This record gives sequence, structure tokens and C-alpha cells, in this order.
Amino acid sequence: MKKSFALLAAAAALASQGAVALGTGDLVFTGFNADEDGWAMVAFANIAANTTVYFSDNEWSGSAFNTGESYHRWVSGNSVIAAGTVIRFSKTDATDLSASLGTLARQAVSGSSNYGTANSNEVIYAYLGSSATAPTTFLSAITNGSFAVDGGIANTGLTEGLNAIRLNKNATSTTPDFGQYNGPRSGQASFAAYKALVGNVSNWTVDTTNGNYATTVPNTTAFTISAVPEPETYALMLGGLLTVGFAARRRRG
Ligand SMILES: [Ca+2]
Ligand SMILES: [Ca+2]
Ligand SMILES: [Ca+2]
Ligand SMILES: [Ca+2]
Repeated sequence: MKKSFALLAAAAALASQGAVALGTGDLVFTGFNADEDGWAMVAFANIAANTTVYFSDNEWSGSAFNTGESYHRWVSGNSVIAAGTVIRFSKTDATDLSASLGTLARQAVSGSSNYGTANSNEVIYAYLGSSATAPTTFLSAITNGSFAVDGGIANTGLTEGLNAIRLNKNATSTTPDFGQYNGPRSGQASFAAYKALVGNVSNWTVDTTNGNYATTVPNTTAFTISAVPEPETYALMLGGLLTVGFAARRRRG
């Protein structure tokens, strides 16, 4: 019993530190805004302190990014960011770019100063990497064009309709400027259960009119999970009840 308590405590400590590195689909787009040149993302796992995530709107060939567009680098900050948190990344083409948590900065790579998110035929990738140009784990991608033409997802581990989101899939607009996940943010039993919901563009509001979204603020409401006790919790509760019952019997005896 003591040993299992120690293991549980160690697991809880690791979880609270967010010690596990992000995996594919653990940080996913919930908003895209080509007019503001910004986006929003939800964490489906705790983000460890000082995690670095890169972004690029260069096109991925299947083995490398091409040139001519931008890279950004985000560092999550000194605290763990809890699963369910939505983070906004703003004005990525401007000098006063920012993130609602952590620090967002441009990465000058191969001299490109084309930092803008285009109103058509754009893909944005989010990934872990040893540098901006050397991805190790792709987290998510989003496009207002297509992954077939405007930047591929071959060899990224990403799946269209799950963690690679194509805003024009339902052809509401062939080149939407803006899209935002509009589905549930509460009621699921696990964060993993939200992944298919966010990945399904039927749950998104997508621009149909080439409107002006330059000052549109994304929804940053956190995702929450309903409290379902883990099996270990039931075991602890049962153990507690038995102990109380046993003590009561002893007192009666
Ligand atoms: Ca591009
Ligand atoms: Ca671009
Ligand atoms: Ca733009
Ligand atoms: Ca527009």
C-alpha cells in the first residue's frame, strides 16, 4: 500500500510539473485570422515550463520547409500551462506581436521578412524542433487553402480532420480569412475526447464573405473536463470506507 501511494504521489508530481513533452495533437488550433495575422490554440496536455514551440507558414515538402515566408518561436514561460488553456497569438506580422501567455518572437531565417498570414492558400504549422527549420514533432496545422497544394502534411504525423484543419473543407468559402472552433468546451470526460471535435471543421464558424476580422478577438474560454474519478480514487475511497467500518465495529465490540 505504501509503495502504491509513493507511485501515485510521484505520478501526481510529474503531472503537475507537466514533465511529459507535448505530442502530436496536444496543442491544436482553435482559431485562425488572416486579417489580424493571429491564431488561437488549445492545450490538450499540460505544457511544461519553458517549452519552445515553433510556427511556420512556409510550405512543408514532406522533408523540409521551403523558403520565402516566416518562422515564429514561442516560449511558454516559467509556469506549467494547464491542459484546457486556450492561448492567443496576436499580430504575428507586426513588431508588437504577442501571445496571451509566454513570449512570442519572430525568427529571422534566411532573410525572409514576409511574416504575414495570407487570406488564401496559407498553411500554418505548429511544432517542436531542434531549431525553427528542424521539426521533431508536429503538433497541429491549419489552412485556408489545402494540404494538397499549399503546404503538405506528409511525414508530419498530422491527420486532416483531426489535428490538421482545413477551413474550406465544407466549401463555405474557398479562401476563408477567418475560422474559429465553435463546438463544446465543457462536458467531455477527457481532453483527448475533444480532439476529434476540434479537428472537425463542421464544428467551426468559417468566414464566407471575405469580411474584415482585423480586430476580432478569438474565444479564449478554457476547455474543461467533467470530474470522473480515476480507478485509483475509487480504491482509495473504498479503503477509507472499510477503515471507518472496521473502526466502528471495534468500538461496538
Ligand atoms: Ca505559406
Ligand atoms: Ca504567409
Ligand atoms: Ca494577413
Ligand atoms: Ca478580410
